[in-house]
Amino acid sequence: MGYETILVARDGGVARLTLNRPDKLNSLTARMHEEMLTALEDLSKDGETRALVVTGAGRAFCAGQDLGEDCVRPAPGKTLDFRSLLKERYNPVILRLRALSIPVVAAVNGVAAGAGVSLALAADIALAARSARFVLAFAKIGLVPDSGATYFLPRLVGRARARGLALLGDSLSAEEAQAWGLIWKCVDDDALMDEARALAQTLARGPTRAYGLIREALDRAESNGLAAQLELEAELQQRAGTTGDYAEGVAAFAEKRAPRFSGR
Ligand code: LHQ
Repeated sequence: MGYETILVARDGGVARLTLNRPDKLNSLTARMHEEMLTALEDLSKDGETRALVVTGAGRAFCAGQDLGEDCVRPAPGKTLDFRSLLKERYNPVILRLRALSIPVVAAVNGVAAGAGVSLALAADIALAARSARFVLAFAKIGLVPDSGATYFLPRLVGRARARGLALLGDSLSAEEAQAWGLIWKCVDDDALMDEARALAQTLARGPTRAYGLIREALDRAESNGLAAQLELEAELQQRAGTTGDYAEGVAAFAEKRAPRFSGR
């Protein structure tokens, strides 16, 4: 499929999805959501890709919903249907991203605002350029953080910081975001894409099936009690233990060499 609003590139086992409406700060439209869903669906079926990088073109990562889109513009006599908008467009993208069985790296190249913050937080590992910033802009325009922001934020930064960010909508610098544990790491602007690529390549050479199981374990730990999580770990470890990558990992350890994981 040819895309209008995103770019998808593959390099070995790494795929890169770039939000590509730089003149609109990569703000999200219906078309963009449709294309992201298709691209994520394709990735989930392609057995070659072993890590995904999500980034933005130009000076922004993503400014959230395109506030110029007709479906979000209030007008006299018009009923806005944000419930359906979220259920049909935003939520499926976040859920599909989390349902991938490969690791996802967000390379936050510039400002992330509104649902753009949520998108970055849905990744497994978020890197940000030093000049990037995170703006929970929702309350500034009279809305509620969405697309998983109220789920991810308190888990990442704790109750006090989550509430301050969500209620005030102040801008958080990349350095503060790292110090607060909102992201994995902040790097110099001109090093961001090299670092993201290197990280994704490392992940793409890793034990892909174990990574999928690790993601599942950590996601389900958000709602499991200890006993249920211990049960789950036993199940997932059973599955990891039967992979070719585990056999290779143990053999490489015994032979004192680096493992060559095939992802199987
Ligand atoms: C934009 C946008 C934008 C259009 C900048 N749209 N043009 C879910 C369901 C239901 C309803 C609504 O939404 C959602 C999810 C959400 O994401 S809600 C939150 C929507 N996003 C925002 O409220 C963020 C709005 N933008 C901003 O706060 C700032 O523009 C940020 C912090 C992103 C960047 O600030 P600056 O670096 O100072 O740039 P700027 O404000 O000068 O913007 C540059 C241009 O981009 C400007 O256009 P212009 O023609 O004047 O150059 C902005 O209008 C445009 N732009 N964000 N979301």
